[in-house]
Amino acid sequence: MIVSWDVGYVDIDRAGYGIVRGIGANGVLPIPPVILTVGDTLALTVHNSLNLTTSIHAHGLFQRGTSYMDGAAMITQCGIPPGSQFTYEYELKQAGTFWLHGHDHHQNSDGLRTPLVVHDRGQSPVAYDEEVLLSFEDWYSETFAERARLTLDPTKPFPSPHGIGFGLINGVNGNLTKPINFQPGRMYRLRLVNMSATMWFQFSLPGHTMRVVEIDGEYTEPLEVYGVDIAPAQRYSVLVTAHSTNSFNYRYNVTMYASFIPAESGLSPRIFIGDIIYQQGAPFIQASSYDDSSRWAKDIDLHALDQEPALPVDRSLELTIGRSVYSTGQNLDHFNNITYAFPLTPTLYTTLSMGDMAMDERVYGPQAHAIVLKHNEVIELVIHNPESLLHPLHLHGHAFQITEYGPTKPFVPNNVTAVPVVKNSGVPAKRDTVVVPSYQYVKVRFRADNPGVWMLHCHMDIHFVMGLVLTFIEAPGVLQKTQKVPPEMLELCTKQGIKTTGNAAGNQGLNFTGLPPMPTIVLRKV
Ligand SMILES: [Cu+2]
Repeated sequence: MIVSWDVGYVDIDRAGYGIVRGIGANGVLPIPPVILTVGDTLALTVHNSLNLTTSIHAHGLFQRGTSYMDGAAMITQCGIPPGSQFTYEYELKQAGTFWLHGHDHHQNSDGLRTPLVVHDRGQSPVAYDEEVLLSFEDWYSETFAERARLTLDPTKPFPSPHGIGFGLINGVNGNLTKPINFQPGRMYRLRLVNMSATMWFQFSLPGHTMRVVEIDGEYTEPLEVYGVDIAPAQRYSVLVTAHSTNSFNYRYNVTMYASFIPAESGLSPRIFIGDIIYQQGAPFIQASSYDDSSRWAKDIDLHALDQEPALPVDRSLELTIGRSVYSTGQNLDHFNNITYAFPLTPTLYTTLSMGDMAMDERVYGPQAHAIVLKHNEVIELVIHNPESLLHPLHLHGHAFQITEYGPTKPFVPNNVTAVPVVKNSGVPAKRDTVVVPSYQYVKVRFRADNPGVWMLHCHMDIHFVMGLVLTFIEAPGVLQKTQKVPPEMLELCTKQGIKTTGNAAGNQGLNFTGLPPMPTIVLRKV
């Protein structure tokens, strides 16, 4: 399939705030979803009509053998310069629910995002008659750049009064989304995609039974739940069997919220109600709506359909999230005290050009937070979050097994009840975006069997800007022998005067002349 996007500004009123400058494709927002089948190839041509560089990431695709197509600007490529174009080629090997989004200057937050659905070729391991796609987005009265500026300024209130957004469902005001039509007795697969920059979305369908069968492009054993709670960048598929008669219509509930945004009547949380129509004109049934929190889907309760047991750990890495005021005068986030900043040469190009030195984490510069992984070793990440904020962390190139949550013991404040340790009781479910709840740790595992350069980052875009990012350099020796960047990708750099070889500063050895020094922590908040 060939898809062409002319990426440009779209001035649009999507939420009754008046006109806001968004970023769309071919002059429209929302961008239409892309729907394909395993075995297809998607050629996505991106022409850049913005006045900044742009790039596209296929969120959830592992890019096995094609790390350079991952689309993370200044990590695996140079951004596409204004006026230029580039064609991404994705060979679709995974079935599931994914999304395509901008990965340069956080353009996803201004609308450059759309679902990517990949159907199984042949029989799906999950049987259903029809499917329904629901995408969730947040939308604000300011552009992302303006909201980020306010959040980084320690003199401005947090959360920002502009931080309460509006909700879009399938790209339109969540109160105006087209009804879903159900036919009696049919089985529906609802694909739920949260493409937000900041907000969580809860989805429930009172009067019907819902079973989770997929999270983040990974099939799970079916689990009956009351509803799903979807963090930014996460996806769920749920199966719903329609009632056997069409005497009544029903309503679904969507609650948009962020736990760190104080409750404000009508604004936070925001409730959207949508219609499930069995028969035009039939009465709506008041289905008993109960909120049994024990029956909301939790990834620790889910089991992978492929029955892969928990991987035996070769190396465990501890990562602690924090936030501080830095010598730049900004609020910044950090893993293990390192706040991320982009290198001057894309990290992948450093790996590919530095020979044996690519094994030395120092060549990636002090702020890439590079961690070199050995080919095929099983990595466990123990991610501690001693903050009151929670973070949805996304790993590129992999889905990880979710094996355990527990309290970050030394950090739990006196007025907070420490959660108990919870482990997966069988084969763990896999996903690519995990929430690290406040005052908790999460343990995840993955096998480093996909040579490449892969980011781990918070998918709340403001926290990405604030530096909650690190870079895995996976199997650099294998990568050097097996992957070659297409010349037209390297040209994206040379057009902008960016070096495509050398260390993080584009120099040889450990000479970082030209790379800004790492800022220092002035006031540690967490
Ligand atoms: Cu975050």
